[in-house]
Amino acid sequence: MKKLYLALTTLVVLGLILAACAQPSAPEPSAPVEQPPEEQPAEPTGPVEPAGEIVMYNWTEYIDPDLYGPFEEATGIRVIEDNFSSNEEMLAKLQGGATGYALTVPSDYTVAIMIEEGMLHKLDKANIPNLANLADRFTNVPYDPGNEYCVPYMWGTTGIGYDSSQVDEPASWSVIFEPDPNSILYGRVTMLDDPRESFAAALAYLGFDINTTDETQLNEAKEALINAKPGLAGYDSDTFEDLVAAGENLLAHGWNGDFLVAQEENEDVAYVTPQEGGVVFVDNLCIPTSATPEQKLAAEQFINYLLEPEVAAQNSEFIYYASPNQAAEEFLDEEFLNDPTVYPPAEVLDKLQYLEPVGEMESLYQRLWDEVKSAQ
Ligand code: N2P
Repeated sequence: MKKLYLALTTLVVLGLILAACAQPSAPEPSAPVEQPPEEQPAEPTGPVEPAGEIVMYNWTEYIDPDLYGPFEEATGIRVIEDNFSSNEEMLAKLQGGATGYALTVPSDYTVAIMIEEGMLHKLDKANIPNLANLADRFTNVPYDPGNEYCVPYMWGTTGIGYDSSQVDEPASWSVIFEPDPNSILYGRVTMLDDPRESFAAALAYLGFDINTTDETQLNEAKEALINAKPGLAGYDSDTFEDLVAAGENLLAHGWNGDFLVAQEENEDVAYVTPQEGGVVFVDNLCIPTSATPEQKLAAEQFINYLLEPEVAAQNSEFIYYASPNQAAEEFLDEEFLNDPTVYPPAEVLDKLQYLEPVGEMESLYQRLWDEVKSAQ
């Protein structure tokens, strides 16, 4: 790592020296000199103006679309959305050189990866005064101490959602990893299309650390995932909750907020954290380095807007995820604040863990996941 930073610093310093050499040296103030005719178009001067349109690269159904209009009316900035289904999909796209995104929404461990790879702009906090609205415990998160790069957006958990009119509360991940051809569940279950999440479920089921880098354990988890496949309708990170609400599937590995939104459509949808544990996550608003200064400024203004207490509350209640925004609390319904699926009690939180970056083992996770996906 140090070597990489050193190499990067050297490059930056070299760049600065080269840039300085390229500048015509300033004329001595004492001797009047004739100005040379302008050959180069002048560099833009003065303060940066925010871009008139920005693209937010977000998880599916992870913002209240009604929030765009008032922001555009107030600032003239139009926000449009493009969606991803996993951190790894988003990361691969940006690493592949995709540009045009002013904002993206990585989870905790992916923020750490993106900072290390130099993929994120530092925030200009002067443009985000509403940062002060964050609850204290979200202002010094381990993957981004001091919110230098990102602003916590929502937090949630990963567990199992199910149709409680047809299925008993599943206590264990075994309901997925021990498929029974005689059960009504068989073929009506989905798992997240997400390497770290699906491995975390398998590792938790086997009693291993969800961030393991032990190859033997990872291979065992791969076998467990392959063993589960005959009982699955498929891998799905975008519509898993709707398929349970519609009665097409009976059970799904997925994120709490999505199931809670589906509950509005079908009150039999329920959610549980299996006894072996699961994932807790914080998703964050971050600006990719490919964003231009104009896009970055517009993105910072949008982040600041999303941090307004009433806006944050409206957004949380719409997507049903817990807000890291302390000031939003007084605008949240009692019912929302008292929902143990949104704000898990201590005994549930104790069973949950954050995913962490696994360094060079990232590629092993990916390879094993590809093997799971392609297994018959
Ligand atoms: C929303 C996805 C939740 C984000 N559909 C999981 N990190």
